[in-house]
Amino acid sequence: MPLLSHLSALPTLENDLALLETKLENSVVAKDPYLTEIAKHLITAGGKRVRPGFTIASSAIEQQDTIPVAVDVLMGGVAVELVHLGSLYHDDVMDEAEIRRNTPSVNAVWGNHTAILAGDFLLARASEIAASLGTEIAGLLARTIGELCEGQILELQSTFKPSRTEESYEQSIAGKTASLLSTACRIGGLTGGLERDTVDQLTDFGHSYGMAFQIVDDILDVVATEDQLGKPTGNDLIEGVYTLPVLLALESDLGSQLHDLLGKELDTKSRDRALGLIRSTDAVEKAFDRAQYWALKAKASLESLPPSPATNALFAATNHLLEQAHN
Ligand code: GRG
Repeated sequence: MPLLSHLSALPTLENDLALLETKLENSVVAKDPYLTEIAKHLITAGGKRVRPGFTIASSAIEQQDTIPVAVDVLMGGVAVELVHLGSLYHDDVMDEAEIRRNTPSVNAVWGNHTAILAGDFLLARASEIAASLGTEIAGLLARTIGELCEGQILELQSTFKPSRTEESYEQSIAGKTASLLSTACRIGGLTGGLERDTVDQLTDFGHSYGMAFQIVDDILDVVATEDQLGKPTGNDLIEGVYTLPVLLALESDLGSQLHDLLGKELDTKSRDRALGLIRSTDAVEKAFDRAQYWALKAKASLESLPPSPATNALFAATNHLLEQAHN
């Protein structure tokens, strides 16, 4: 899905993202063309650029006229996307994923060792760019990388555990997903030279949006088709990651039947049975209510910001997220 369907209310975004794309590709050029090729692999494979899109939109929320954003804003967006990319390289190694962005994953093409080092290289380039934007942004991005790791470690601790709690789930997605969306918006506010209060509101917006974003992603894993997802439906179940719809289904009348299937590796038949059980409860609807709760919180954070094309775009992006889960 193209990013513009998220932030289409911002007329300058397409041009700003085109400029960002060149800077993103240039940012991963290494001495060795072999490393450059590996570091560029997922950049050229696509991706929605949600995080840099949010950096750009956040920086522009006080502008009524359509002017391109400053270079520092674009570089902030590049740093954020590089952290996202680095986390995808590492995540695909951990999951032994074969496909990412509808293309063979880095680990599938070059192996785990190279994928981990190339991911480290992306994080290094992100850190270098963040340092060039000042100590506050450098510290913020470093803290965010730590939060991604904390969220992911928490998730690992509860794999194949049907006893995983909703609190633990929320803590994990706050780290692995919401922290970077929040930081994307904060960096937009900081590089856009906005007042502290405004920067804090954008940070809160990004956090709440990120929580809704991950819950929607987790709902889609249970309800969307393989074609829509670009990976097998119920992939999280197969990996033993029991997300919100699964945890809510475990609390339902069919919970004990579902419980009997979980806690171990699933063959295709058991996965389909587990998916069938989850879908026949109200767990997806309840998970959607939770996504809606976070989306409302996200929009509440935008309410006191000045109305502008960028603020409208952030509102529209939040509404669009919920539509995705409801269709
Ligand atoms: C090395 C920074 C670092 C982290 C290590 C592996 C790990 C810890 C964290 C993984 C975090 C992770 C992959 C979270 C999932 C976030 C998510 C919903 C990704 C999909 O984002 P989209 O939909 O993807 O924006 P595109 O491809 O469009 O960019």
